[in-house]
Amino acid sequence: MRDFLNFIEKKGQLKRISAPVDRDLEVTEISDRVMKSGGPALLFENVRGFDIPLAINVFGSRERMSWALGVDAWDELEGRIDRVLSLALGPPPKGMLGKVNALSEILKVGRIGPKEVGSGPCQEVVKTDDASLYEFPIMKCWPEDAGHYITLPLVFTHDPNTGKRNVGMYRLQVFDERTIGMHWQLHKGGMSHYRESVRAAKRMEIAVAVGTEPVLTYAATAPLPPDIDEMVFAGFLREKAVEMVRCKTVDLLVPADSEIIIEGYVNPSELRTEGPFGDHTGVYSLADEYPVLHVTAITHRHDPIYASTIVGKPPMEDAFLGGATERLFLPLIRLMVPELVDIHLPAGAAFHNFAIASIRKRYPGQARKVMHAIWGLGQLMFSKFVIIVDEDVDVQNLREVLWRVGNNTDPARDVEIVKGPADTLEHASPEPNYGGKIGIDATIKMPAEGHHREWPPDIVMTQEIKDLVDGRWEEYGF
Ligand SMILES: Cc1cc2nc3c(=O)[nH]c(=O)nc-3n(C[C@H](O)[C@H](O)[C@H](O)COP(=O)(O)O)c2cc1C
Ligand SMILES: [Mn+2]
Repeated sequence: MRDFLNFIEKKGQLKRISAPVDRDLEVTEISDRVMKSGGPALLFENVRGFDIPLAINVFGSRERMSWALGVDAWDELEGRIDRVLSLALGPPPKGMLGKVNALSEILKVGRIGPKEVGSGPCQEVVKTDDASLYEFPIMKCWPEDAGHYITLPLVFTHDPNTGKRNVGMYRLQVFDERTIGMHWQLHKGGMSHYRESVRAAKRMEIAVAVGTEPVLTYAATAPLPPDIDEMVFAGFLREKAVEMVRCKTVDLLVPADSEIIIEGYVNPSELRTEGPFGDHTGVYSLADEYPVLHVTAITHRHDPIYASTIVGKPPMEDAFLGGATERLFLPLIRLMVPELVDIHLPAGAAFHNFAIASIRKRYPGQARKVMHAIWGLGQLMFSKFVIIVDEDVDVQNLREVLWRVGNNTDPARDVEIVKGPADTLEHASPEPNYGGKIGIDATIKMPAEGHHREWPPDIVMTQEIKDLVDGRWEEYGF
């Protein structure tokens, strides 16, 4: 992470703040203003009462998010996965150059699995009995928050049955010096491992990394299928194996270059009230019962940097993490939903509340088919409003989307209302984790869909007249 901070500082995208600031609320108010105005990453060097600096908003622009994922520009993200997919599944490469390029891509993919190393900077300082979370400038983000929260953690767990790793970003509430609340929600990887450990009545070991190479932090937020290891995915994105070291008190590997590692365990039947917490929906997620992590060790660099973020009323820094997922995963979704042209989950609608998809519609009912596909695909299952438009509609342009939805739908005919799993943060559904969804078919309707009237064409000027006016523009006196 520190290399990345140096890199973005050289690009003029990191601001150091040496004025003393309070970790309770003050850092939030500053960061919120900077995030909402598209400002730089911030490094608070003087958090009152702490020696350790606090980095925030590292991902808070398209440019920084692209750099974090190893590309120069946002529109290259889609190609990251597409390139490999077309190699694996597309037509064989043509010509000598095509073959050489393909070979080098394949060789890269062969080197992406994580690699265990004997030592790493994240263990320069090892504390066990004397480990304390109170050494770190962990923020209280919003006035009604129940306490201090680690907001950008990578939570490492193993499936007790298969031994498979999961890495997820789940906020952690600091209960006291050595106890943490684990806010992994019902549908997430960490929760599924916990469920299995409860079933086996086994204690579950956990490691948490705070402040990692940005591509690893991103990978922990990515909605990967359960059996895909986030560290392999990160290796794929950085085109190099992630180096990992074994923890001191638990049998888990963590990224060797991390700033801070927290080790510990969760007892299978111990729950404690976690929350409320000012969440990315823009409202507080209410208190609920979650498992408790008992810290057995904290290891860190000699001079660690504490990495943080805030979530709250959108848009925030996480708009770019979610936005990157939208771009990166589009080619993967297309494998299953081949008619999909583009998809957009507006950050302003907290991602899961709205999904807008454009499709190449060729047969009756296809828009509804795509709605159900979206409701059946990983974390897209949470999409509360799904809007389907035709291929020529720019789903990133909400004005255009509204124009089509307003013009193209007969609400009595073109909506699909269903029930299914709801995001744990959903508060409007009558029951937690279960609620309603609506799909809106804003495509042009076909006769076989019960539309027997003529469909009016869009208003478009002829190319001939456009060319004529182009040619004479100055002559008109503009
Ligand atoms: C800043 C941030 C905070 C998050 N906090 C939580 C959280 O507290 N609980 C949760 O279940 N998911 C949280 N998420 C979403 C998960 O990280 C995301 O769903 C991820 O794909 C989960 O990975 P998994 O499928 O391996 O569980 C957060 C995401 C971000 C970007
Ligand atoms: Mn996972």
